[in-house]
Amino acid sequence: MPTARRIAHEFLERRGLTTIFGNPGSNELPFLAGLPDTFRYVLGLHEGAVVGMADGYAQATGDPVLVNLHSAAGSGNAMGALTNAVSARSPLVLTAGQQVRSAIGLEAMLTNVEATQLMRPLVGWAGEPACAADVPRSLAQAVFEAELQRRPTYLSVPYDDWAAEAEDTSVLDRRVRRGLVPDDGQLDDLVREMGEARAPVLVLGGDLDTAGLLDRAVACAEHLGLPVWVAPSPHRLPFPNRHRLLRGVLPAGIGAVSDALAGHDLVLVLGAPVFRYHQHVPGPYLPDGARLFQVTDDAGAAARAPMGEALVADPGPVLDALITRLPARQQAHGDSQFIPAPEPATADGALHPEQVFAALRDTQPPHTRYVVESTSTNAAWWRQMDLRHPGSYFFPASGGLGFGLPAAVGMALGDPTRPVVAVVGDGSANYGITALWTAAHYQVPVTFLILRNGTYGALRWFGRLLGTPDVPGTDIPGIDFTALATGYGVPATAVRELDELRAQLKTPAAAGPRLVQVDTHLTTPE
Ligand code: TZD
Ligand code: CA
Repeated sequence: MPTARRIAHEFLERRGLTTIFGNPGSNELPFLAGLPDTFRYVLGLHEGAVVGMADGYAQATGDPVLVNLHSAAGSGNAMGALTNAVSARSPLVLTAGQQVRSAIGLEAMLTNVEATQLMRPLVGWAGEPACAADVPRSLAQAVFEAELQRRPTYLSVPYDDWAAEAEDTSVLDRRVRRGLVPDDGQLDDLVREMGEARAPVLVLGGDLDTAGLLDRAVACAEHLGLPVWVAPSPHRLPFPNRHRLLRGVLPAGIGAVSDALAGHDLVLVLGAPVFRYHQHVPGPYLPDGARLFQVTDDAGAAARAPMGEALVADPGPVLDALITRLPARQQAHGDSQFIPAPEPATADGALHPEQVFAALRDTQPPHTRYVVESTSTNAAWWRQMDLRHPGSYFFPASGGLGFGLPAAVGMALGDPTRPVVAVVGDGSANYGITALWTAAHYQVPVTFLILRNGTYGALRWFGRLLGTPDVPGTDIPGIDFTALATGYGVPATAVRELDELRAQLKTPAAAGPRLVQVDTHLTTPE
């Protein structure tokens, strides 16, 4: 009879889970032994970076990704990065090695005590097979749960299980699919409400981009001539940011959302939680006279919303129904759909982030993927960038830093056909810094652009907002990212002048990674 290990390897291979992001320890070695040549093991030097890379890979490919962590210690290190993967709804299949079965109760070194509880409540499912014979089925369940729930899962496997013989079982080749198409009555209701509304508005969330619906969202908005907002705190961009129908990204405060939506009587939210607020700005949830409908395939997001009606369904058929069942509205604007960016702001002493972003916009190919983790530069980013293609923008989905550098590496590995630029603050970069080694080691072609303003800029802004301006621990002067990058094997340059920056960014991407550090002027996120 085959071993559990061989069945697992063959199952993973058949399902295309052949890239493994991991950092190994003793408990994991028996699983990794004898991996077929078709597998690619991507070594990360810290588990936060391992999960960030896997998250980027999953977001680039849309498919479940295998992650291998070392017992409780490695899993704990992974947990911060996992919060982002949960909010981005990335189907990561986390596996961790457990001590041998007979030593778990003894709490021998590197036992994962109560392993199934450790990653709760972040994972959608966690398990440890009840016996070695159940390892293959448990692994299949971890993969299916991640796909069905669009949420990370966690499987702990005692390491003596892998050599145990297990019955080869056809249960592993089941097809497990989901289909959340709204019924005709539900579609009719929505279409009628939208048709009868006096001043409807679309609010679109990052899940639309994940589902490949950006172009259909544009088609729908243009067909109906509807104004569009991006839902607060977007982790992906569901609509081209310079499109003339786009009003912007909704502010992430309760009262501020309501102010921004004033005048509308119907708010149709597609592919977003309602809403992912950040700064607490009390106020009414909606402006006077407005009703809200949310369409999301995330049942949790529908259940926890504080207002409005919700339909748990894929937003795609809703977009289609709005296009096919409602008449096209006369377009007021005959000119181009895209509004040019304004002249970038300037500053004394250092480059203004708007100048940096204008340089990116002018020098990088239009289908570039940007992984952004620069928190005080949000407003400057949206003022200058011109992102029109699906899958162009990625931000840490739960706000946990340490996503930027690793996710960019994972994204470039997951989709080598598109250039990847990581735009990361000098604070954020440190949480995932070891991803530079992985980029260098596997020669992953990413441009890391580090914006160095010497401070946790967003926290300074937050400090003023909360009336707590005088807090310690917000400045980080003098970190030399060119030295760090060189130490990890990534060629790096520091620039201060705009011409230098543009020249650097224009040089065609090399086979491997590069880092550009640029000193920037402090701005505020809004
Ligand atoms: N730790 C983690 C893991 N996630 C966080 N979000 C924070 C701390 C708190 N934090 C923010 O929310 S923004 C920020 C911190 C420390 C500053 C990031 O600094 P930066 O960007 O240099 O990357 P800016 O543009 O200077 O704000
Ligand atoms: Ca900073």
